[in-house]
This record gives sequence, C-alpha cells and structure tokens, in this order.
Amino acid sequence: MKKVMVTGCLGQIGSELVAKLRELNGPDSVIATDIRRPIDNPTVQSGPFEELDVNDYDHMLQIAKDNNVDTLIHLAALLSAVAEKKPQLAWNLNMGGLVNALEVARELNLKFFTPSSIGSFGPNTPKDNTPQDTLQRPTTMYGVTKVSGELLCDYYHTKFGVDTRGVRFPGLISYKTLPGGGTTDYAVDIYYEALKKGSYESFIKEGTYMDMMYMPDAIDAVIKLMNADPDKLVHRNAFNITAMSFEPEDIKKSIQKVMPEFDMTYDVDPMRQTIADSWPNSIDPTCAKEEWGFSPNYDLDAMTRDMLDKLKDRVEQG
Ligand code: VAH
Repeated sequence: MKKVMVTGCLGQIGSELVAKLRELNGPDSVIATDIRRPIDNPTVQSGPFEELDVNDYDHMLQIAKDNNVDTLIHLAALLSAVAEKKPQLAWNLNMGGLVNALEVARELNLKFFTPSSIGSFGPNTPKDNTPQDTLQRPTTMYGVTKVSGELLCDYYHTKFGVDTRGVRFPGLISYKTLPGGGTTDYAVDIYYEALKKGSYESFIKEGTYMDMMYMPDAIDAVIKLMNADPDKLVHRNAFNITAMSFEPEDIKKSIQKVMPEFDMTYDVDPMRQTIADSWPNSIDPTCAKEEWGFSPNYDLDAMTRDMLDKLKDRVEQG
C-alpha cells in the first residue's frame, strides 16, 4: 500500500485510517476523498483531498489515475439506522458506490478493501460464536447491502482477479468523530454523556449483546489484512473480527469502575432495538486469527479507561 485512495474519509473509520496511514507512510501516501470538503477538518488539512461522489464513476477513476494509486479503500456507505430510514438511498449509495469502486480497482489493477459488518447476518444465523461461513439472511437494508457487497467482492476476485479483501466489523467505538447513524452508537454516546451529565439513557435494552471493538484495533486490523500474504488467505470477503461482546449493563459497570457515581437508564428505540436483535450476540474470529494474525489489544475496561481519558478534555471544552 504505497499510495492509497480512500472514499468516505470523513467517517468514523475513514478519519482514523487516513490519519494512521499518513503517520506510517507520509501525508502524500493517501488521497482522501469524501462528498464534502469541510475546510477546518484535520483529514482535509493533513494531506491530499478531493471531493468525490462515489456514484460518479468517471470522477473516481480520474482521481485514482491522476494520483497513481495502488490501493483503493472504499468506506463510503450509509450505516444501519440511517439506511433503515432511507432504504432506497442506502441501496443506491452502498451498492452503486461499491460497483464503481470495484470497477476502478479492476480497470487499474488496484488492491481493494471494503468493510462488511456483523449486520450482514440475520435473525436465523447462529447467534453465539457465529461461524465465518454460515447462513446470512439479514432483515435490514444495511445488511442486504453488506452481504451483497461480500458476494460482489468475491466475484470480482474470482472472475477478474481483483485482490479484494474485507472484514465484518463489529460495533466500533472511537473518540475522534461523533457517531454516524449506527445501531451500536449507544456504546459511543455513553462515554460522552457520562462525562457531560454523569448519566446515560440507553436506546438499546438491557441484555442485548453485540460484538464491539475499539477503533485502534480496527485500524490495525485493516492494515494487517491489507499487508497479509495473499497465498495464505482462504477467505477474503469478509473476515469475522471482534474484540469483545457486551450488553449495556456491562459497559455501565465498566464506566462505574472509573466513575462510581455514573448511572444509566433506558429509553429503548424500537427500530434500533429490532436491528440489534437481528444481529449475533458474538461472532467467531478464528479464521482472521489463523489466516492473517488478527489480534486485538483492547478489552472493555481498557477501552473505557482510554475513551474517558481522551474525551474528558474535549467535553470540558464543550
Ligand atoms: C452500525 N456501526 O451500527 C455500524 C456497524 C455493526 C454495526 O455496522 O450500523
């Protein structure tokens, strides 16, 4: 990955992945793209940036050619809760953008990454220790685009020889960007509210287990997978990865170890609860560990300590 083009670079994953790649390989090693150009944004200011609508194939191809990239990391997509409110827009953006990105990768022989999600599983998937290869009948538009994307990426590898790779991300927790319309966002919101108010009202109900991971582990996983020996990859699109599985009461107790007075109540959002109930309780990351050495570092308490430490200054500044 000497010269990487990233779509959706202003999102939760993109903003941190671009920063890490630029830290490792230099500011000019990444051409960051997104549909808008917020001039005061660190991702825009820290290196090459282009405005790009991923539904504009010709423009995407031109940017990749002009910057002589060797890798395309395609992140632009609507997340689960927003996608459920705007399913047609979600299909057009998530699938239209992906087809364009895969075509650019095929045309220019680029290495390719796009994420899937635990959202690619559905209510009749085995819920505990969900296998790498199993039934995938998601009941959300987000999940339909994710499982379709997995199949399309495998097709482009088998049919056209494109070096496509992906992971099924769990819920990702980070402090550098605000949550972007996902179902697992409660596990991000809770840290902000704990510092602002000392309490949180969860929109996901007690006892709802979901896989989660701290963003530094997610970024390391993408880079490790993209640098992995292709001959060792039995699977490609997309690997189960996870660092932990927890429910709202677990994260409450973890925060209380740092902030004993923290309290949590519930006001369940029926739509996001329905989405969460259709996803696994925990997935099995064995294939990722065996095929490319996936190895997360943060557990729930380590993540909590770091999140509260990093967020406290920002919350105090308002
Ligand atoms: C969402 N954060 O909630 C994303 C992710 C597994 C969840 O795909 O939509």
